[in-house]
Amino acid sequence: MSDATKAGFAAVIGAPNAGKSTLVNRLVGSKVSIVTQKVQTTRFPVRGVAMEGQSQIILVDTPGVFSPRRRLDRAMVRAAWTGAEEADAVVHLVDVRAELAVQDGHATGADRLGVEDSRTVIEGLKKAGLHAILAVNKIDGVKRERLLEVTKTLYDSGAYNEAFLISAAKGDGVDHLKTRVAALMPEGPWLYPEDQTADVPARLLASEITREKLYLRVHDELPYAAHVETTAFTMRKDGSARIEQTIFVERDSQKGIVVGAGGQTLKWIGQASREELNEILGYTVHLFLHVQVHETWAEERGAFEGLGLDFDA
Ligand SMILES: Nc1nc2c(ncn2[C@@H]2O[C@H](COP(=O)(O)OP(=O)(O)OP(=O)(O)O)[C@@H](O)[C@H]2O)c(=O)[nH]1
Ligand SMILES: [Mg+2]
Repeated sequence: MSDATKAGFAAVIGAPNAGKSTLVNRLVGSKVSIVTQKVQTTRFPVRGVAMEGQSQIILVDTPGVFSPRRRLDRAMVRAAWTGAEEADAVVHLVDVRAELAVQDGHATGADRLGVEDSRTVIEGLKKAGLHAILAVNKIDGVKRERLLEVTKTLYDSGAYNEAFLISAAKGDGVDHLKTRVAALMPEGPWLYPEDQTADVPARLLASEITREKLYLRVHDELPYAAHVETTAFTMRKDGSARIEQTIFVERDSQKGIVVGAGGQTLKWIGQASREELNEILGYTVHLFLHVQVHETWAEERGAFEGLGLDFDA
């Protein structure tokens, strides 16, 4: 056992909705990446920093890997693979419930797509010559023999050199996985201060938290059409912050949905976002939200560059 410090990158990849952001938050021990019940929540690689003994693990939460259609989709999938290729360890997270739902014939469309996307990841890993850690997620409430059966089938694909059974939401198995990932980090000085947990600029984090609340509130009516930008973030003398944000949507009807009757929906989103930002940032936030229709926001270079995504992917 040496005392040398270690530091490196661990990418978490997988189909949309596999629980990647939940796992990264759990490993880091605080919220660095937003989580919703919708697929394609994470749009750009989010870095969280976890410590395990003398090892620093920089977790890269990636957008889900799926068959891209739009420009934003292509940039998200490319970013996910870049994260994996550049990492010292790759964790492929698979949603066991989707696998079982397909086997048992009661899968939703999202389950079927998730299973297909997991196979795309396996093929991609093999093609890139990467050996990943298989992490079978959402084991809470699933029978052990069924878990083992799914794990064995996936493992036999040859894309992995080890497997873990975890519940990112409940925490089961996550410590074992963390110890293993820490051991894979190369020797070297820490890349972030020991007490830092996230590497996301405050402005971007603020946009993400509002996007999460937006999705939580209007997820059925607003598929992927929204984008949140922080337009002003100023600290006041009393230590509080004034944050202004614009929620961009593609159509007038969507604006109506986000604002809601008598402005109720927007008010709820603003309040939920502000409360969480107060907690995460550790100071009082005054949040001002605007909604704007911008049909082509998803075709503008600026919206991509703000997220560190490649517009031309
Ligand atoms: N039951 C159960 N649900 C989980 C678990 N982990 C994540 N979830 C749920 O799965 C959903 C998706 O979680 P996310 O962490 O946003 O998934 P993701 O892989 O980051 O999704 P994208 O960013 O869209 O690719 C959320 O509703 C989570 O609460 C788990 O261990 N058990
Ligand atoms: Mg995510």
